[in-house]
Amino acid sequence: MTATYQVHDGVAVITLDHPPVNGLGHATRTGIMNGMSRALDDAAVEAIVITGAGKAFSGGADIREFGTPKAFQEPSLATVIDTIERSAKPVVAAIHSVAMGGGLELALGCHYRLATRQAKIALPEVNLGLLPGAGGTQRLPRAIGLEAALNTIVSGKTMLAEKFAGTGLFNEIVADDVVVAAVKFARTAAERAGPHPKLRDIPVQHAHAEAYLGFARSTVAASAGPYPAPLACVNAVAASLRPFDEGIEAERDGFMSLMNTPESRALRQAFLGERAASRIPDVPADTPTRAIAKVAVIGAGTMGGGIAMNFLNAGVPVTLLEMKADALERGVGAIRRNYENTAKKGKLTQDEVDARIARLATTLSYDDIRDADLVIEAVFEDLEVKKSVFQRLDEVAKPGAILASNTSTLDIDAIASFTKRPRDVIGMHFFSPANVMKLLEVVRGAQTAKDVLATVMQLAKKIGKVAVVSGVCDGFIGNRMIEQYSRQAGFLLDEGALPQQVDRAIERFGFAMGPFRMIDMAGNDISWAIRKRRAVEQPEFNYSKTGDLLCEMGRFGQKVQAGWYDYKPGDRRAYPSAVVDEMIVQHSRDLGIARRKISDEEIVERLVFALVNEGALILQEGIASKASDIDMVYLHGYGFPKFRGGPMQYADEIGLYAVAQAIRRYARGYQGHAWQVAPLLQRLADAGASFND
Ligand code: T1G
Repeated sequence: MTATYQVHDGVAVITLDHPPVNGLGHATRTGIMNGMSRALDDAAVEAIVITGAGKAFSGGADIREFGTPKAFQEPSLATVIDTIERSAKPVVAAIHSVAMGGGLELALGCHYRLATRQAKIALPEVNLGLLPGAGGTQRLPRAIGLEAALNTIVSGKTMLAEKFAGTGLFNEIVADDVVVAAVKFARTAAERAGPHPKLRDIPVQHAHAEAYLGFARSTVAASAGPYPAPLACVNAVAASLRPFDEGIEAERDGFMSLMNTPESRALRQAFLGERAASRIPDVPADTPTRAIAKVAVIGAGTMGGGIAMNFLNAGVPVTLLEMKADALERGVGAIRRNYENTAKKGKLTQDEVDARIARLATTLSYDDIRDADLVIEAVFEDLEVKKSVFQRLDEVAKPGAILASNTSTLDIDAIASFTKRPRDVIGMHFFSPANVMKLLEVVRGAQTAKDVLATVMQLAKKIGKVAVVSGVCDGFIGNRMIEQYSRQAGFLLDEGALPQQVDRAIERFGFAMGPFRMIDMAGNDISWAIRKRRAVEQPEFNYSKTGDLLCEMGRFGQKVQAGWYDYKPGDRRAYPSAVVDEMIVQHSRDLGIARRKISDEEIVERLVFALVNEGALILQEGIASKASDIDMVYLHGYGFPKFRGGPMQYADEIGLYAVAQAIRRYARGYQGHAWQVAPLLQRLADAGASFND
């Protein structure tokens, strides 16, 4: 059982004890029920306190159980809460820390609730594509009123218990040991005559309920996008105006229908995937890590400055090294402007800006970074330049310093070979803008030490990144997959599509930005250079020539106000370009291809399945250790729509058999050699299995 039971002078204390967050899985629910039975059967017990051990009262239902028979196996959470509420003996919730989702709903079933001032409470189910399914939509309005409850449930936001002092949610907000206070409170409650208060008995009232709910529905519907949960939350809370048992039924119906939506499965997968990414199969969770008190960043360009800001924001001092004074000055100026802009938006106080800047040191000399615990180079993407940097670092960096490269495509093993300490070398691939994008690809070299890996993964969490471990290959995980995606985008132009149609189709699918708008922003000359390099290294890896023709026209993208689209000064919108369309149509003629009408569905399939198939190869080669890591890369680094969960999760929803069939169909078409079903994908499809099993 994962709940303990003790009696202190007539008060039974049931303590949830299921690390890490006392998730209300079947074992914990059973443990609570056993405690309740013992307390109700023991005449010497006059009152009951329920509390949590460790860092949470309870983080809610066990998300890992969803989709398995255990999720609703009796005793269900509803049964547990019902048993508590019907108890003739007073039941007091003692909340010392996090009480979220089903954890807060458990407390709402108690007759009384005490919490510490800083306890964090929330009904965050909407963030998982769900609604509170254990009475929260019915009891919370009875505790704090319809509007406050609706705002709490639709926003899913976390608040401090003290915000609800004096409401029906808490009987007391305490400053110290809440269990001691709860035991004392329970003893007093036991002396009271008559039944103990039940939230279910309190009617919900609102002077203008229909008008308010109508407004709430229209407001929520306008901002919910592809997610059904927010509106379902409003409807469930609205049912609290009806008799309790009717409202609970409405809540349950809403909850069960959401549980089976692909959007909820995607969001639950994303929640668990983000946390699973930090688990590396062959690196034990208790691997000792190196202390990182000082960081050095080499290169004060856009990436170097952004990288430095991550550490300044996290309270870690940074020494920024450049070769030339003017470049260093420009870099520091950009950092300062960034902070000042953030302060102007009210997201930082001036003191916070000053404190961050104060942590930044600058230098033109390697001698000044001898004491750095971690050095991250963000210099020009050229192996010779990296070689000179790492050879110099090898001379000056102290023993045990971690040497990281921000390279986005170069071979970490080659970079490590420039030093006499390859075990200390690792890749930390930030995504631009580095101080904003959550994704960090941590590239593990063949010799990277496990404690170096564990240290960087721990540090990534400290600077607020979702870190995903990648093996060494061209483009690691994200860029390697985007190459196939971009390839298909170009082939679609040869066959009959135009850039604006491709972008519109994939943006309707949910991508933040289509491939052509994206490369116009990044710079067509960058992809041109990659194609040229690959033409030498892998001639069979061909692309549509339209990208080269575009660059030969000098249309490098937004930075020159001409790319796949036309741009106007001061206007970031992309305007279809007649010149480019004509070039594309002419190119089809030159190829002897009769352009055809291509459906949006084909566009989406070819772009997304190109990601999926390359992702399957990355998995089978061991470059990524799990499919959810690949999904995290795409959700946090490439604007893949979160409600679809990532390319691998989306493929699971479609069914791998159908994905393999579609790929086989495209393999019979134009440039079909680009399509070979990845063996892992075929194997899973044949077995009726999924990537994220
Ligand atoms: N179920 C399963 N595992 C959970 C979990 C949960 N509810 N919450 C956290 N974990 C795991 C997490 O995967 C990680 O595992 C470890 O705990 C630490 O998490 C019926 C249906 C509670 C604020 O949405 O917001 O109740 O990777 O790194 O930063 O109405 O976890 O280490 O093995 O996030 O200290 C509603 C989700 C569920 C809360 C702690 N509850 N959790 O933050 O730790 S649905 C939630 C959180 C529900 C009912 C409905 C946070 C936290 P591992 P962590 P943290």
